[in-house]
This record gives sequence, C-alpha cells and structure tokens, in this order.
Amino acid sequence: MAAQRQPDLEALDAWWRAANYLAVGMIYLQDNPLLAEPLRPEHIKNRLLGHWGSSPGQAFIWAHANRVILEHQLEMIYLSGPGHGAPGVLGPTYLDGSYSAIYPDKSQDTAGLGRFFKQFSFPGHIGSHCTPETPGSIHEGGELGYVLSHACGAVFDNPELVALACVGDGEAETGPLATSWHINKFLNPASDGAVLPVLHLNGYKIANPTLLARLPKAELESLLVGYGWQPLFVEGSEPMAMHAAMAAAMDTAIQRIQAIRRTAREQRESGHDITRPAWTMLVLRSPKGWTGPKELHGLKLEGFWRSH
Ligand SMILES: Cc1ncc(C[n+]2csc(CCOP(=O)(O)OP(=O)(O)O)c2C)c(N)n1
Ligand SMILES: [Mg+2]
Repeated sequence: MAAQRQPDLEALDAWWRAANYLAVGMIYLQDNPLLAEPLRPEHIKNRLLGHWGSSPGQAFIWAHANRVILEHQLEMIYLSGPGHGAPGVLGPTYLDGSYSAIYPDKSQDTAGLGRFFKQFSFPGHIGSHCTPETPGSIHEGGELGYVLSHACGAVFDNPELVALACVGDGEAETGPLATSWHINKFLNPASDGAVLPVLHLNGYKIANPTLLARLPKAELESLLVGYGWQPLFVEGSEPMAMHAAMAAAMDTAIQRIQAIRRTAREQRESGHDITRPAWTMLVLRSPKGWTGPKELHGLKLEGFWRSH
C-alpha cells in the first residue's frame, strides 16, 4: 500500500475560501464579479435570494471529498440534502471546471464569472436550489428529506461507488429522513456501493434551533449507533483545526468502507453469509454561515439563525 501523503491543509483552505467567495458572489452580485472596482449599488442584485448559511459547510465537505477522491482513487458522488444551499455546491462545480465544461459561456474568466454570478436565482436562468441543471445532479434537495434514500438508490448494484450525502440537521427532522437512517439494513456490502452520510449540525433550520444539535453528544452518538451507524465527530469553528480534523475523519471513514468491502467480498467468495456491517458516518458540527460576518448592527450573524 502506498504511503499516505500529508494533506495540504493550506491548499484545502484556499480552495474553500474561493468556494465561499463564489457562494456570496452568486447571492449578491450581478456585476463587478472580482470586486476589481469599488462596490456600487448597481453591482448588487435587486432581489437577494439564496441560502448562505448552509453553503460554507457544504463547500467544506466538498473540498475534503475532492482530497479523498484523489488520495484513495475513489468513485464518489456528492448529494446535497439541504439543496437550498446550492451556492455551496455550484461554487465547487465551477472551481472544479465541470460547470464551464458543460456551460462554456460560464467560463473561468472575469466575463464568465460575471455570467455565472448573475444567472443564479435570476428570472429566466437557474434556480436557487440544486436544480437539474447542476452538473451531475441526481438530487434536487428542494423538498427536504430524501437525501439518504437517493444516495442509497445510487449505490445499489454499483459496488465501487461512494455516495457522500450531506444531511441538514433541519432536514433530519422530516419524517422521510428520520426513517431513512435505516437504509444501512438494505445495503449489501458485497454487491452495492457505500453511503457516507455527513450530518451537518449547523444548529439551525431557517429561524429555529434544531433538535439534534441540542442533544448532548453522548445521546446523539447513542441515537446514531442505535440506527446502526458508527459515527465520527468533527466539531469546531477554527478553520485550520477543522481542516485537520476533517481530513483525518474522512481518511478513517474511507478506510472503514474499504475494510467493510474487503470483508464482505471475501465472505461472498468463500460462500459464507455476509454479515451486516456498522457503516461509518460523519457528524460535522460547525457554525451556520461559517466565516461570514460575526455580527451586523450589533446583531449576531455567524453561528446563528440570521445567517440562513
Ligand atoms: C419538506 C420541507 N419542509 C420545509 C422546507 C422549507 N425549508 C427550506 S430550508 C429549511 C431549513 C433547512 O434546515 P437544515 O436542513 O438544517 O439546512 P441548513 O440550511 O441549516 O444547512 C426549511 C425548513 C423544505 N424545503 N422542505
Ligand atoms: Mg441546519
């Protein structure tokens, strides 16, 4: 086995900050995309639509998915449960180059970036959710609750695929999502791929606190273990410490998935019954609207419902 490289945390962070800039640009700007000149009112969209609060956490997950895809040579797809956080998905697809490959007029230059920003949630252009125009999209996410079901469907009879599924903590309160933690009973580790849920514990669903974020950690862990998962926690807000923790957790998760696959495929080869594994999952506890302004006019924004 090749020795694992140390993750380049500075590069991960730079990529993430670029993705976060793109999220803000999509929501606010219809001109002056690189802020090359001083900001004027006519540069800002007349009607602001789009969800910032979810976006930095989702782009963070994406950044770390990119790293493990390269490091472990994975086949992986990202599904956004809180699909309203589309700026946190579209930004990464633009940075990865896939957006420009499919929509050449949204090129990776100033003019293309301007068009990319302006089209977001704009009449006659794309919506503010992960609509079907999103490159590679199989899950829109507008109606909350189905991300684990769709991730599970994606990996059936697709043994090499890992479906990385971001579950919003508000989304987790819907009936469909609360039930679908049980998908691990349907996955055959020999013939199906793996679902890797990331419970995005950013504390809020629009204007309200979320239940799962308010549970003591031990109680949340027991709940998820009871559903058949083996959770890994990544918690905090200081970016570089969080990059280190997330990189380590993602490596552990992928190693566990690979070990589960090896065991199950050996059991199948040798004619033994395939035992149901405790699949791994991540819990990402990070501030809503992470890296945004701490407050405005004396009112708390980052880590609070106002940043939704
Ligand atoms: C089934 C359903 N109910 C309600 C909504 C309205 N809604 C849109 S975003 C949102 C909050 C979602 O919170 P969370 O899943 O925690 O996502 P976050 O933005 O915090 O990442 C709600 C309730 C919806 N989209 N779908
Ligand atoms: Mg939330």
